[in-house]
Amino acid sequence: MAFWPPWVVVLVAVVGLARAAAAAGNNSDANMGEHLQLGWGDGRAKMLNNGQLLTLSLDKTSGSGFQSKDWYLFGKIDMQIKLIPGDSAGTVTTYYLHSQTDAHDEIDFEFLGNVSGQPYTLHTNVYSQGKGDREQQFFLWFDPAADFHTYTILWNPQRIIFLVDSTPIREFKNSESIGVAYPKSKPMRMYATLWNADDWATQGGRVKTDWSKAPFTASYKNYKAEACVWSSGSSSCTPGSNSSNSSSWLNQELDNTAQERLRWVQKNYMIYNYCTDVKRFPQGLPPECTLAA
Ligand SMILES: *[C@@H]1O[C@H](CO)[C@@H](O)[C@H](O)[C@H]1NC(C)=O
Ligand SMILES: *[C@@H]1O[C@H](CO)[C@@H](O)[C@H](O)[C@H]1NC(C)=O
Ligand SMILES: *[C@@H]1O[C@H](CO)[C@@H](O)[C@H](O)[C@H]1NC(C)=O
Ligand SMILES: CC(=O)N[C@H]1CO[C@H](CO)[C@@H](O)[C@@H]1O
Repeated sequence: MAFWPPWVVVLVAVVGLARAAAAAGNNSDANMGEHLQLGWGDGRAKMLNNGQLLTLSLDKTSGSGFQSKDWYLFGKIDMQIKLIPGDSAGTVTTYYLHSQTDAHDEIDFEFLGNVSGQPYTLHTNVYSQGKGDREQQFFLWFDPAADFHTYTILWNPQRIIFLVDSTPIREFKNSESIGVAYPKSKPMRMYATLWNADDWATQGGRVKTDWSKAPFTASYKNYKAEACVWSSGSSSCTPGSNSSNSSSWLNQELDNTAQERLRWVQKNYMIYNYCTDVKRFPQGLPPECTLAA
């Protein structure tokens, strides 16, 4: 944590204690095996402690992944993740939704590793009808490898909100009214993966993975999906998704306090925003950027 000023370290410690106390009562999935299944990686993805913990590992031969059993059409999906500690240069740890179709939809959290003592980059993106190029990147206000933190994808018909420990870091609004496709008709599945991308991930690809540190391991727990589950052509939603109830995730929007927190993150921790990259879009910024307040 060498790069954080001391007051941040103290703040992180205090918040950590408060969270440990709060974790006494929780409504997460104790047994993730009910909702998740191991994907690829030839034994490198592991479900441990009766489904209370999932680990992914990466070595020179292969990475690994797991996925949800269900397909969702809208949802509020929470996962607690503890990233690879120490030297994670060249690694990418992900947690995302993907439709697995042509002209696919996708909502991404990707954590780009770094050398020891240097911060992870949290990379986010949204694809609709196969079109992405909507990256926003952040540093975090804590060390994401020191402990578990909750990463949430809230996806409803009006907006997609990315949250970290309940703090919104990004909002992608439905901008169909100005001709921007929005993910709303293709069910998506949750995937989590760990793989190597040292050709681009860390400091633009200049820093390579140090394989003498392998295997690299990331941990996941307390998966929770409040969602509309898609099955043979129709979807059924978890209780609490009553669309005429303003406290439902299906209607959720950012209230004033949440918008203030979003601005705080964007002002202090955002390191890349496609909506301000005028060099990249000489023909003009993408239309949804004009709606981003
Ligand atoms: C790694 O650390 C360097 C130096 O602090 C920083 O510029 C970079 O954005 C960090 N993240 C990645 C993924 O390279
Ligand atoms: C609205 O939704 C919330 C959260 O899902 C639930 O706790 C509450 O009982 C609902 N209220 C009504 C009036 O349906
Ligand atoms: C949905 O919520 C509204 C108000 O919050 C309530 O009046 C209505 O009965 C609820 N509908 C269902 C199906 O729960
Ligand atoms: C982090 C935490 O406290 N998790 C608990 C959530 O509740 C389940 C079921 O009661 C426990 O098994 C977990 O340990």
